[in-house]
Amino acid sequence: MKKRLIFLSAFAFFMLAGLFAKADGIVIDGSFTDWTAIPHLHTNNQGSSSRYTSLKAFGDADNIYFYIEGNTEISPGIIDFYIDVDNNPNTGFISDQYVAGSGADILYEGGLTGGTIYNHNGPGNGWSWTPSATATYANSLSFSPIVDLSGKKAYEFSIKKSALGIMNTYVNFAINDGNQGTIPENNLNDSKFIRIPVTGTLPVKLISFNASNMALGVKLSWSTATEKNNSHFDLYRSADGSTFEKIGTITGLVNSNSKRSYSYTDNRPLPGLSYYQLKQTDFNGTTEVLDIIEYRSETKQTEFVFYKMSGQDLVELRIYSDTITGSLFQLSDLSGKILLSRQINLVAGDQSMILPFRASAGISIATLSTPSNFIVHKIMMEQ
Ligand SMILES: [Ca+2]
Ligand SMILES: [Ca+2]
Repeated sequence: MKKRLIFLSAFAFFMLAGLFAKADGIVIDGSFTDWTAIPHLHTNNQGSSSRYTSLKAFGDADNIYFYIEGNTEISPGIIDFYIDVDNNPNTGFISDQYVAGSGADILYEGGLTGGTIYNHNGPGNGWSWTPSATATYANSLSFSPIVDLSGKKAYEFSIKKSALGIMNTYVNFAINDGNQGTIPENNLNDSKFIRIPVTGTLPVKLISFNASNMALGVKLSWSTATEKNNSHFDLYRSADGSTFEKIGTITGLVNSNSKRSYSYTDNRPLPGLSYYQLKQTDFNGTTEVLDIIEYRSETKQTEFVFYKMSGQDLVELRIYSDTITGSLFQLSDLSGKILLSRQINLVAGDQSMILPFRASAGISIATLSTPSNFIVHKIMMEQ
């Protein structure tokens, strides 16, 4: 009976140890649930010409972990992965062939079951690599097998930080799997390549970032699994996915070890396709882009957005109308006094107008009436 109790206790201990290992970090085991809360650091835009599609990475005290995802054709042969350990593209391998401009100081060349770790020596434009005297596949690397997921394949691996030498806050990384695919995209002449934080716990582990259509505006929602030293989030909007305009800031929770949810409403959404970016800044001033999402406005019925233009005695009125019609726009205070009134001939679709108006701080009521619609919004004016 006593023996049985000891066995059960030991079993419970190992179960708990396993649970905590899962919760706290990455385990190289071919199961990828441990990566759920970690955002994709890079997604290839290369389309079908690359079999690799995206990369996640995570650093803890001892290792840097990588998660590589690709289409169903990935079947790694000879893999080269390059690490710019000192986060300096002017040291190490600079130019010769892919990955030109990386400044890689370390190269791993091999497969999932064996290979060699090299240090770069010689001129930056030379393919000159010397096998590491101390870091080997056996003592520094750990790979999972390739795992079939639905419609894609993935594998994970880790490299010991001790194999890399002295690092800064970030390393830069690229991978070239023979002709199977590259991350980042082939011929991407960007000296930074993929920047991977290596100082331990990520400031913020993002679970999700979504945009949803509301009657007035777009609701941006996100949640975090953990936050460390997190000062704030910034939200950006873009019409083209490359030039982003800041639309708002939300204070972070500083430190959190449980799921936290946030939201922000963009009251000036763009018609059609737009992009939203979520950035995070920690108290050291380090900024990370956590995610970028696409959003397509779903406005189908007459709606309007009204807001004061920052620092000016001007207001902007944006209207989407489902038809050509006459309309009356009015702004009134809470006592019913009309502050602004305009008759507007609406065209079908989007339209906007800027009106001179000296707004006083507080709540106003804005209405838009047409023969078939009467829309009311409460407006909070800022001075
Ligand atoms: Ca795993
Ligand atoms: Ca370097």
